[in-house]
Formats: sequence, structure tokens, C-alpha cells
Amino acid sequence: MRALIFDVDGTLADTETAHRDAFNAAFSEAGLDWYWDEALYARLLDVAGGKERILHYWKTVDPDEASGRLARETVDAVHLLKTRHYDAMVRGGRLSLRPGILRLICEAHASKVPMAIASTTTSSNIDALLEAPLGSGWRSLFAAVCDASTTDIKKPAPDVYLAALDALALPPDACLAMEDSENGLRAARAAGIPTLVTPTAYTVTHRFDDALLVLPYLGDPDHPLPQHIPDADQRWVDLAALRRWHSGTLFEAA
Ligand code: XBP
Ligand code: MG
Repeated sequence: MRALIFDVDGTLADTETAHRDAFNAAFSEAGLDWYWDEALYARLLDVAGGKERILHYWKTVDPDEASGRLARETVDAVHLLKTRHYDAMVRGGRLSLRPGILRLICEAHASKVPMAIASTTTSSNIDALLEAPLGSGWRSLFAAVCDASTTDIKKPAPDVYLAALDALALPPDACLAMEDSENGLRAARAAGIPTLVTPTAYTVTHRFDDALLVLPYLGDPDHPLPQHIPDADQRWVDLAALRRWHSGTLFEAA
């Protein structure tokens, strides 16, 4: 295992409630009578990318207007409002990273294991999330930050992961991806990357059939997993555990 590739939303932090609140605040500010409750948003998360998600929903409620001449610029304008609301909700450390993420990023950096980000979210959202916990120079921790500005083709397509592999100059089987959703897992697997999944409440019902492993979260010594991690007597995931699982020892006959 020579590099780690992190998804952002749901993986680095449980962000989708903030995203949902930001979408609803943008709809209200734009004078739209749309409201995405949790159940609807959980379904809409099948559409990666906020702009794509807005257009998809608009087509379900008003197909004619959604295919009109001004639809594209309307979606862009509403999404810009949403991004501003999300930034205000998240920047400054208002949203904590998931247990173990900061510890693993620091461990990988100290061990000179290259890292990349592969997300379908808007670039400024990643800065809003990471600037406080990782510092203003957070981008220097990553060999590449691949996001919605990197490719228009969103997950479950592999494009954003292929861009990360290209930047790392590594073959997929030399890397390990971390994801939270079925679309994300499908994208990483389509790129050939072994993938650890840590679902959130929005994605816990998804299918993760060809994940390397599914865990509730990575865990920390002061926020341990509810059970020991496979083939170890500790209750949090560290580089050594990831290396064992990546090398395939996890499923070797005991
Ligand atoms: C999750 C997404 C994003 C966010 C909303 O991205 O699909 O669209 O839900 O952010 P990830 P935007 O690949 O990190 O899980 O509105 O900026 O798209
Ligand atoms: Mg995600």
C-alpha cells in the first residue's frame, strides 16, 4: 500500500446534514418553495454533485421549466447561494472530522505515505471543512485534491479517482481508497482501487459488496470502535492495519 485516497463528504466528516441545510437555506433565499427533508435528501444523494442534484429534483417537480433556456444559469445561481450557506455553516471548525481521520492523516504524513482527495463536492467546500482542523496550508498535505472542478463526470463514474491516480503516478492496486457511499465505492472500484467504507446514517443502508472492509468509523484511542478491528486487539484503524488489510492478510485462512 503506497498511498491513501480520501473521499470528502461522509468520509472525512459527516457533512450531508450541513449540505442539506445549506440547500434548503438557498431555496428559501431564492424564493423557491422547495424543501428537502431527510428522507428525500437520502434518495437525492444517489445523484452526486449539488448542481446535478438540484437539476434532477427540479425535473421531477417541473420538467418543462427544468428543461427551459434559463435552467442551467438558474441551477448555477441557486447552487452558488447554497455553497455560501454551506461555507458559513462549516468554516472555522464548526463541523468536526470523523473519529480517526485527523490521526490517520497525521500518521500518513509523518510516515511519508502520499495522500490524495477524490470528491465530487465543490472545491471551496473542502477548504471550508479542512482549513480549521488541518490548518490554512492543508493542501500541502495532499499530492492532489481532485474535486468537482477536476472533472464534470461525477461518481459512480471513476473519473475523479482516475485523476487522483494520475496525480499520484501509482497503479490502482498500490492505493487504498476510503469512502462512505455506494456511489463512492463504485467509483473507486471502477478505478480498480481497494476501498475501505465507513458509512454514515445517510448511507448505512447502501450495498458495499466489494469493499475491502466496512467499519462504522476509523476510531481513535479516545473514541474506540465498538469492537476490535479484524486481526488485531486494538479498536481503531491505523496505517499498520490498513497495510495488513490491503495486502490481503485479512482474509487469509486463520
Ligand atoms: C458528496 C456529494 C456532493 C455533496 C454536496 O461528495 O455528492 O455533491 O453532497 O456538495 P463526496 P456540492 O464525493 O465528497 O462524497 O453541492 O458542492 O456538490
Ligand atoms: Mg462521500
